[in-house]
Amino acid sequence: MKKLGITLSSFIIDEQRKLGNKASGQFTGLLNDITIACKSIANLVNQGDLAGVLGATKSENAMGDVQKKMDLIANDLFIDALENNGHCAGMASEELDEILTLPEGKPRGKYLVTFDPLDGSSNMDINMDVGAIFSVLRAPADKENPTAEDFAQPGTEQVAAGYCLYGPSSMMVLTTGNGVNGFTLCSSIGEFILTHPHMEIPSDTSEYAINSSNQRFWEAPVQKYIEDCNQGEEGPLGKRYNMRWVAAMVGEIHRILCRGGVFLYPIDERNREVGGKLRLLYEGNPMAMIVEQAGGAANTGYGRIMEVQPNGDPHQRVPVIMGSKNEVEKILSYHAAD
Ligand code: AFP
Repeated sequence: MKKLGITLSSFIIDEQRKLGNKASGQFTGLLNDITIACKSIANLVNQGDLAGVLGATKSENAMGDVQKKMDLIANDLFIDALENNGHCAGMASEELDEILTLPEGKPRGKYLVTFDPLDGSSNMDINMDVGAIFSVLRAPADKENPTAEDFAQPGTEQVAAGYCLYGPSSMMVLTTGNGVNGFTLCSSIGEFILTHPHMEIPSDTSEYAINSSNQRFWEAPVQKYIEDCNQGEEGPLGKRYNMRWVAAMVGEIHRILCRGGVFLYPIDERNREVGGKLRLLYEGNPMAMIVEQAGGAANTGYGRIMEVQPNGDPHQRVPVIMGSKNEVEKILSYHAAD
């Protein structure tokens, strides 16, 4: 008989056991809450138009992006899973203008959660990869309700980070600061099963991901690096590069975890003042933790992403260069030479 394997629930309980009596079980409960939200979203994403979840709404989020129906549904599912069980004290989401504290009477937990409930949602209507990204921080012990300042913790303070990719199969990829493990959702039993233990990013690569339609706006070091990649064997990098663009960071980072590569969303002329395009608290930091835990590197071009001091805006933006360690270092040498 084929063995069931290690489920995400039993993996998380085992991690808790390793902490002995230091663990109260809240963290285990919190990860289970997030898992339930992701399973519910996976179910709807898989059904697509049959579940009536395609298309846009008339509303915009704090960044001015038109919200897709599924953005709002996924956001509600995360909130619902996190606000009822006493593991979470507050949330910050791409789809909420301000941080969210718990309604009166709900039990407060020890953790703050930031999330992008449906990353790459413009892929929803064309049946391509989308995902959820989340980061777990400690809540202040001395307050009933956290404030935006309590979320302003650098990425190095994250307790856990993960993403759920809704692709041909749904996968949860998780780090609690002790390596990275990937779990595939078995739809017949409704459980994530450990299929990708100890994920490691190859240090070298010849594959990059960047939205080339922004090329004329990029800063000079990125322009030069991509120009050199595109010269192939004849250029200064001496090898032929391949390019990919999923338009969902979850898809890009998953590919990089599986076979290496670099993903860039650099500062460009249009977003210099706001600091970039991607968001620090629920895109840059959690993905940086996962990438570093898998042996890769994650930098802004000017320093480690996880060392950026947040400014208190839950939607703060950050430039992103992450993936295979040696290639990220190569890109940083272009910055250093600029
Ligand atoms: P959406 O969630 O609004 O689709 O944005 C996705 C994203 O934040 C990130 O996941 C992608 O890498 C990036 O934006 C894609 O941006 P463009 O293709 O528009 O440059």
